[in-house]
Amino acid sequence: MSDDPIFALATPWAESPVAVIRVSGNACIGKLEVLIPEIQTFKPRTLNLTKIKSLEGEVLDQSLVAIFTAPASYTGEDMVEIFPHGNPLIITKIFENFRKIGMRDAQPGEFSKRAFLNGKIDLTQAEALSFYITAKSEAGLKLARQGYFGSLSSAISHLKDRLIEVLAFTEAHIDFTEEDIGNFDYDYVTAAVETVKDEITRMIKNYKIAKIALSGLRVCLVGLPNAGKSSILNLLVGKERAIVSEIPGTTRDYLEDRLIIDGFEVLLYDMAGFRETGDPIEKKGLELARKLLSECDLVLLVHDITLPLEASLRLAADIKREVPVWLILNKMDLNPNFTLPNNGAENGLFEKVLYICALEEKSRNVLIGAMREKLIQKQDVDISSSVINERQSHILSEVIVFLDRFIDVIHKEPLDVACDLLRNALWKIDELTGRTYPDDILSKIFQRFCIGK
Ligand SMILES: Nc1nc2c(ncn2[C@@H]2O[C@H](COP(=O)(O)OP(=O)(O)OP(=O)(O)O)[C@@H](O)[C@H]2O)c(=O)[nH]1
Ligand SMILES: [Mg+2]
Repeated sequence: MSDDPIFALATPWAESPVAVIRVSGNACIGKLEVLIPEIQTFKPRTLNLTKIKSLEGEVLDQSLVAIFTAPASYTGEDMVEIFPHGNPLIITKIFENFRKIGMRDAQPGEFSKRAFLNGKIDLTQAEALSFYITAKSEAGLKLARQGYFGSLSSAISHLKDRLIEVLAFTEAHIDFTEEDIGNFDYDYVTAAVETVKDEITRMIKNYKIAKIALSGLRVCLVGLPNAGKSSILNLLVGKERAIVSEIPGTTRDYLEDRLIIDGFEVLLYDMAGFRETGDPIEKKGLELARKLLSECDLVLLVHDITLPLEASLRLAADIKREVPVWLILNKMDLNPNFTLPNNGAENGLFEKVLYICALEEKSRNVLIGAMREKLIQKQDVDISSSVINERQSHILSEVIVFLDRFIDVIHKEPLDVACDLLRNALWKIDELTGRTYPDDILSKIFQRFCIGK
């Protein structure tokens, strides 16, 4: 049953002055009457101070309770919100009694899933909601808020309208004779589809930036053994986080720590130095390092300037090119006059070259200053109505494929072939908002939510 009464704690399981319990489902208000005797007398959407009892009649708590009647609630079903005192023992007791009267614990994301199924929010809003709670920067919060309050949905619906116009216009000409079709306005049709394509491209392009705003900037420290990666991690986080030693191969597992720069979260990963190794543990560490590298947003390639640059350059060439790489020339204290012939940028491998000494506090400012610059650039880009996750980005790139094919065939093939491509594009767009959706996708999306959402 998809509307059976469910319940969950919407606040963390911890001692607090007040907690919030959510209940949703068919006839849940009536069901609760045995535990909250006065509940049927409450006016919807008002707060009522009342007693919560056990089935045996013992008073478990006195708290505020609000009822919402379908469809005017978050899930679109009958709902009850209870604000008990936030002692986990009280909540546990209340929940025991909820189970006894035939209600069950909600699964992660189940409230939002019901809101979606009842047409209260679309999929892009549901997805934005989970970021709204977890966004790691002001920019991310703003983006998630816009998404949740429907700005991506309305941008999408605007694009859809444009494509529907083109489809209607083109369909209207399908049955025309050769002569009439001479009047078919190819320019209008192509230009309209191009505009939609440009807008979608922008939405996808900004995804990379949106991702940083929502999830933080992930930075990998990479280099040969002993280059000073762990020393840099320690310098950045301002504590002895990683073991540093003059023995190459000190770090084998990877370490993660974080710092906040201008409200943006920066996640730092220190990892094993790259080298050929027979040590199975180090090998495993390098495997993990490669995986992290493929997922990060920025690579700091640390080079010990007392050693030849070639080996580090080979490593740089080896790293996936989509990720910007900064060359960090470390141990400058050992040769303060060291410079790269052409500042190292001429080969196009590096976005930036920085000269530092990981043992000196002032190098911290050099590194943080450079990252701050990068983050500020990101903040300036308009990411409103950007897509916010891989699913959305992937769907939109599929839409673009259909639109490209449309532009390609419109002059060459009968109009109904072009119309089919447009219909496919529209169908894909509906997957974004969830108007068309495969069931397995739905459960995947909502499973990522935490319980109570
Ligand atoms: N003189 C000098 N020594 C440094 C500097 N940075 C790091 N070192 C030293 O270099 C050695 C290696 O430093 P680590 O930070 O452990 O190097 P790593 O890249 O993490 O090494 P692995 O974990 O083995 O891959 C240590 O003895 C550090 O004290 C620096 O800027 N100047
Ligand atoms: Mg190390």
